[in-house]
Order: sequence, then C-alpha cells, then structure tokens
Amino acid sequence: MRTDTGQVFKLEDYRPSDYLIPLTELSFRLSPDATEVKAVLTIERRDGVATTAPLVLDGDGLLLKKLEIDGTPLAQSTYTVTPDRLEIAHPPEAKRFKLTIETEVAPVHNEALMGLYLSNGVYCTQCEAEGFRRITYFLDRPDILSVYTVRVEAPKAEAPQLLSNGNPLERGEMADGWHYAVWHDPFPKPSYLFALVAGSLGIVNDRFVTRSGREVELGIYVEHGKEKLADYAMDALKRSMKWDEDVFGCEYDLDVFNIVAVSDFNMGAMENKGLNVFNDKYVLADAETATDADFANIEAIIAHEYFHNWTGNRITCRDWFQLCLKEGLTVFRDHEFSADQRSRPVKRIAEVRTLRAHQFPEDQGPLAHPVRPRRYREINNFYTATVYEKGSEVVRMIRTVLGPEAFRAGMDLYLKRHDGEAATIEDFLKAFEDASGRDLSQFALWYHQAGTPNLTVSSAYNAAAREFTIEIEQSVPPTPSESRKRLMHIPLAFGLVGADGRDMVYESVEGATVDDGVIHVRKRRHSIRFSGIAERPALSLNRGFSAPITLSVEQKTEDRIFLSGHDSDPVARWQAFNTLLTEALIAASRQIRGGKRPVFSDRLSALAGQIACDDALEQAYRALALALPGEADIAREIGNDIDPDAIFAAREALAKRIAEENGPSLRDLYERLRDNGEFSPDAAGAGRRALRNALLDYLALLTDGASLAADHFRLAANMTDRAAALTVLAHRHSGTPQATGALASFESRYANDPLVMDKWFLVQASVPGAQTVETVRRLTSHRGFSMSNPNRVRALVGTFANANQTGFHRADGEGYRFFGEMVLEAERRNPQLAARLATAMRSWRSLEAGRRDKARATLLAISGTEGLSTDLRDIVERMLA
Ligand code: 0A1
Ligand code: ZN
Repeated sequence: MRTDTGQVFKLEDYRPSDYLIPLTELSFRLSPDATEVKAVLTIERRDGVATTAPLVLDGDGLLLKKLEIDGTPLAQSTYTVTPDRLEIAHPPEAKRFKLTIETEVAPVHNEALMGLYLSNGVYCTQCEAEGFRRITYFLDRPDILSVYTVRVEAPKAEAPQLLSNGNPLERGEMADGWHYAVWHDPFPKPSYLFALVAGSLGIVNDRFVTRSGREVELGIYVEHGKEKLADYAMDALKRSMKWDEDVFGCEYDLDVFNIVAVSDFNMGAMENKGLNVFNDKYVLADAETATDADFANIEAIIAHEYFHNWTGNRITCRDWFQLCLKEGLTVFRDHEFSADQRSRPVKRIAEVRTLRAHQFPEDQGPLAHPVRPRRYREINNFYTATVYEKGSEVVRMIRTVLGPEAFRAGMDLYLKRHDGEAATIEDFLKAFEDASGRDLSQFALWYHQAGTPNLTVSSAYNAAAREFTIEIEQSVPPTPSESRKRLMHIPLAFGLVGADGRDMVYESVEGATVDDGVIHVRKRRHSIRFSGIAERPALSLNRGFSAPITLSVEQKTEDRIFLSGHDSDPVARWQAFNTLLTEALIAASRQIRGGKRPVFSDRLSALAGQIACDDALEQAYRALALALPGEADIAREIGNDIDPDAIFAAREALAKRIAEENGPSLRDLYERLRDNGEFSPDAAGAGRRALRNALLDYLALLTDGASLAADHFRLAANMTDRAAALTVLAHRHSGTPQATGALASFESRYANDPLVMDKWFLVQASVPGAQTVETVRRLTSHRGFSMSNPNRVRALVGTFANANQTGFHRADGEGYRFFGEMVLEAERRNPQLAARLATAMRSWRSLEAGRRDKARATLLAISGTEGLSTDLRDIVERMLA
C-alpha cells in the first residue's frame, strides 16, 4: 500500500517524457508468491533531449532482481532503486538501447487488486490507472505507447488458459508439466491497457465477421460450470460490434476478442486491448439468478468496454487529467447503444435519475471537481460520476449544439486525426470546431468548471399582444477552490404546449438564439419574447434533459398536472409528474417535522392512478413514473438541515395514500400483468415486470399486503420478481413470518451462489430503520460475507451507507460509527475500495446539526488514523475541508 506523500499532481505541470518505449517484451513465470517478470524494454531518447538526461521509471512495491542494458549488467553505483522508483543516472548515449529488468511479485498477497493478483485461483491483472508499475518498472503514464509481445509460462494443470493482449502467436509445452503462450499486440498502447490472465476457466466461443470481412474469434472465459450464464453477454457483445460499425463507423481490428469474468474486481470492468477483464457480476446472467436490471447492466457494460477499443484504446489520453476524453465519450456511446436496443425515452429517464442520484450530490458537495480536473492527489479517486456521467452529458450537449450530422463529422475527424495518439480535451473539441466551423470556446467551460448550473425561469403571457415571454437567469454555484464562475453556454430544449397537447408554433422570437426547439442560454439573463401565440401555453423545459442543470421554475400546479398528462416529450412529461411528487413530499416532510400530519392533494394520487392504468403509455415508463422520488433525492432537493426520519415518514404516507386511493384499479392491473410465458430479458418483458413490481410495492401497503407479497415471492419464475417480492417483504413487513420465511428460503436456495447472495445482503442492508445497523453488523460474520471481496463489501456495507437513509443516519450516530470501522477494515486490504466506500459521507454537511456533528466525528476518527493510504486520506480530507 502506498501511504500518502501529500504530493499533488497538476495539469499545468504536464510535460512529455524524455524517453519513449517503442517496444516492450515481457515474460512471466507465474507462481502465487514468487512470479518472475522479465521486461525487455526498447528505450528511445526523444529528439532534442540531452544525452545526460536521467532515465526515471515508476515502480510500486517492487523487488528488483536483475538489471541490464544491452545485455550487460549494470553496476550498482550507476542506478538507484527503491520499491517505487528506478533511476539510471547516465543511460547510454545511443539513441536506442535495450533495458532488461527482472522483478518478482507475489500475486497471492495482492489484496489491493491492482497489478497482478489471484482471484479464485485465476491470475489476472488490473493496470488502470497506475497498476502496471506494480508488475515492472516502467514509464507508467498513458502517453507512452508501446508495442507489446508477452510470453506467459505456468503449470499446465493449474493454468490451461494463458491469455494476453492482441493476437496469439505461439504456444507449446515445457519441462515439468509447464507450458507457455506468446501474444503479440500490433497496436501501440499505454501500459494501463496491458492485461494477462492465466487459469483454468470454462470457455464460450463465437465469431463475428466485421463489415470489411475480417473474421474475429470471440471468447468469454468464466468459472467452470457457468458457461451457460455467459450467453447473454456474448449476444450483447456481437450486437455492440455491429452497432459500433453502423453508428460510429468503428470496426474491430484484431483477430481475437476475449472477455474474462473474475470474482474479485474493484470496478465494473476494464477495456484492456483485446482482453477485457470483467467483474463477473457484469457477465453472468440467466432468468434464475439475474434481474432485468442486471441484464441491462451487462448489456451496457459489455458495450462500454468494447466501445473503448476506439475511444480509449486506439485514441487514448495524454495524461490522467484527460480521463473524461475516453470515459465521458464512451459512456455517451453506451447510452446511445442501450437507447437503440431498448426504449429510448425509458433509457433517458433512467439516465437522468442516475445522474441526479450520483453526480448532482458530488457536484454540490465537497468532492465537486470539473469534468476535466486540474489537480489530483490520487487518480483512483477520479473515476467519478462527474467524469463519467456528466462527461457523457457534455458530449450529448455537443451533439445538441451542432446537430447530428456535424456531430458525426466531428467524431469522424477526431477518430481519423488522432488514431494511434494520446489526445486531450482540446484536441477533441477542436475536431468538432473544425468539422462544423463553430466556435466552442464558451461551451468548453462544461469541461473546466465544476458545479451544477441553475436556471431560474419565469414566464408571462400577454393575450392582447399575443406574446409569451420567458425570463431566464443563469448561475453556477461556487465549488471547492472555485468561487467565481464564468457564464456557460446551456442548450435548453423547450416546448410551448397548447391546450390540445401540441407544441405551438410561434411567428418570431427575440432575446436569444432559438434553434430547432433549443434555447441557447449564453448570458446571465435572457428575456425571450415569442410572438404570434394565440393562447397561454404550458412551458415545457429541458426536454430530453438537454442540459445537466437544475431548474427553479415558477410554474402553476395546473401546468405541471397538464404537462404530466400531455407533454409530447416523454422525459419532460415524466419530469413534470416527478416535480409534483417531490414538491408534495418536501411539504409533507416539513409538516411532519413540525409535528403535524402530512396533507396531500387528492389530485396527486388520482394522477398516479391514471398514469398507472394508461395503456397508451409504455409499461416501463409507467413503472418509472410510479417510483416515488427516493429519500436521498428529496433530501437533495431540500438542501440543508436534513432529517432523514421525517423524509421517510412523508414518503411512506404518500405511498400509502396512493395505494389506498387507487387500490382496486392497481390490484386489477396487477392481476392483468401476470406472467404467462417464457422469460425474455428484452425491454417489453422487463417493462411488464417493472410495472407489476411497482404495483406490488403499493399493494403491499394495504390489508393482506404481506400475504400478497409472499405469494408473489412463492410464485416468482425469475429473479426480477423474486427479488422484488423479497424487497417488499423485508422492507415493508420486516419481522413478519412472511418476511422471515422468504429471507430464509432465498438464503438456502442460493447459499452457494455468491452473486445472488449479494442481493440477499443488499435487501437486508437497505431495510429502513434504526435496527438495521445491528443486522448489518451481524451479517458481516455470515459465512457468505468477506471483507476481501469488493462485491460483498459493496452489497452489504455500501448499500447500508448509500441506500438506507434512516439506518445509516441513525440519530445516535451508531450508523456512522459502524461504517467508520468498516472503512478502516477495508482500507487494510484494499485502499481503493475503502476510499470509494467513504464517499457515502460526502453530503454530511447538509444534515441537521445533531447528525452532522456525529458524522464529522466519524470522519475525524478516520482521518486521525495513522498510516492511511493516499486514496482514503485524499477523500476524507476533501470531505472535511
Ligand atoms: N476504464 C474502466 C474503469 C476502471 C477503472 C479503474 C479500474 O481499476 C482501478 C478498473 C476499471 C471503465 O471505464 O470501464
Ligand atoms: Zn470506461
């Protein structure tokens, strides 16, 4: 573990390295506690660099065994070596030379899951961002592109499969039952894309013929016996390959494409060239073990990693400040892929919800940073919702601003111009400017300025003049170390909805550029006048969620109700209803805090009933509309002095009210939606299940709710329905024989399937209420739980902290104390995991005073611990700053 040195890396300090490494030859002799790594690096001094320039390579916890230059061992006096650095003071004067480095590493002891480690007996690597330096000394930075040849040797019985990047060159037998394989990757790549996998795995094979006729062998490697569970992932892979050709003109470039599923992984998956390594949670699925949400995630992540082959691998990042160059763009691409495979509006609403739930609190709290940050202490802490999700929104806005044709022309130019290079955000934007002839300099602030912009909007109708005026004012709130903000270019899609539900046509407009249904907000204030408007319209704003902003709109409840039923844009229509619900919940939570009973209007529950039963609407859309804003969403809207118990009570009261007012019609619909055939994970089947399970959530609040949910559980023919019923029972009927029985039956059915047991941990960790902290503490001793496996820790501890507002924020602070212990426990093995976990406390300052003090005490206790990793120290100190 690297302990903190306090060093801060700055964008403005970037400079190219003195040396390059055009060729990298690696050979591995694998063994759990003493793997021998030999690296033969062809080093080249960059033009114009003095021959006296020292060669300084990165390392991390390495043991150096041997060092040679051009075949001659180096005298000890000519270099300095520490576990973290190798410096050769006087490299040869020749422009090119070969440096041979032998190191030894111990994968079995690597619990940080960076570099070379063992997962369930399988050797695997994770090198992004700075894991390669835990394997050998190297210029471990993304602008050093090298052609790799890799030889892997291992005992054949233990590791029949030997994989690395690129194409297979050769394999053969060796003495003593060992064997070897050699791989060659012709595409120069940065070290973070290196991968090696060796082990005994089951294989699923297929092939794909690219549009130019190249035959590609596809392989998915999984635990033996789980091959059937990889069928969906393989199908998603082939669909992704085809889609990227059709939509972005990107064709695959190697003879093989392999995916390996491992059970110990810090993130979702990794796009290593030709050898993607996946968290097995995002590969393995069938109806019995995976929910519809799991299937959708698998499809999206398979696509995401595959799409990186062009956006990330063929064109990579110059430095880690440019992370959004590959991540934001690739998320945008995977969003578009999923939208094309499923329902576009439903996908978009789900994206909006995710952005609000994860990125908004980040942008509005102590961890806020620009999409392209300028500073970091630990790059691992910048794989954030801002870089990924807001980064994707920024790319989407480029498309909105330029239009689809110019956007595609810009993408084509970017891919052509920078193929084989390590690029920057400036390069990316320049490609769009050059292709479109447009100036994106104000727009570029989306990359450079942190914080969620807000638009305050009011409107007025003048019947005599037949004019409709919209007043817009923009502001960008201050964020850490950025108090003054510049004015942004915000593309705001809108509609003026007439009484017939159609968008009204205006004669002329002044006050802003208005283009194809989009107002281009560029100044602090705009007063926009539409003429030729025959009646007062209902104003529909931020259609399609055209910009990742917050809106403060003065709008009549009447208009919101009207838009909930009539807006032709499904995202804005969903938003109108969601805003009504949020406003009602905020008011109710205030009433509850003031000791009163919450009051809700009859119209709200009637509207919920209408939406539920409106067969003209997509089922998945109805399910999303019926899901009440989450407790954390309501808290975020309230902003400060948060009392999670009052919010919870308000939400329960509204759910009950909706259930009681619409009981018979919801029940009738629930019966009509019963499953009557084969399971299919497609959008239509998933939509029907989503709606039926959303109805169950309401119906469970009525008399006999527990037995209805118990029947739902017993009759479930797939994991989506089973998990939904289990959640309803555990959350709404905790402690009843039905809930206890369902939990026990689920546990005994899936005791040997860790990924499914994660759902069991998750359901229990999210049971609302003060007592859950004790349940979670007890579950840490369950035989299926392990502090070393990130999926287990996230399912139990992560869920408790992120998805249990009343449990985690227990008024006596016990939730925080327990969580603090868990973070430190994780830290001993895996600092990256601990740091990510700790971000659950990022909104602590918005709590009411009592909880705030207790949360701060926990953060101070963590930060006062000796020898913290850079990862955890960076996060905790930023949260406390
Ligand atoms: N590039 C991967 C995400 C990733 C980042 C870091 C990792 O290890 C620390 C692993 C994966 C992606 O975007 O999918
Ligand atoms: Zn990615």
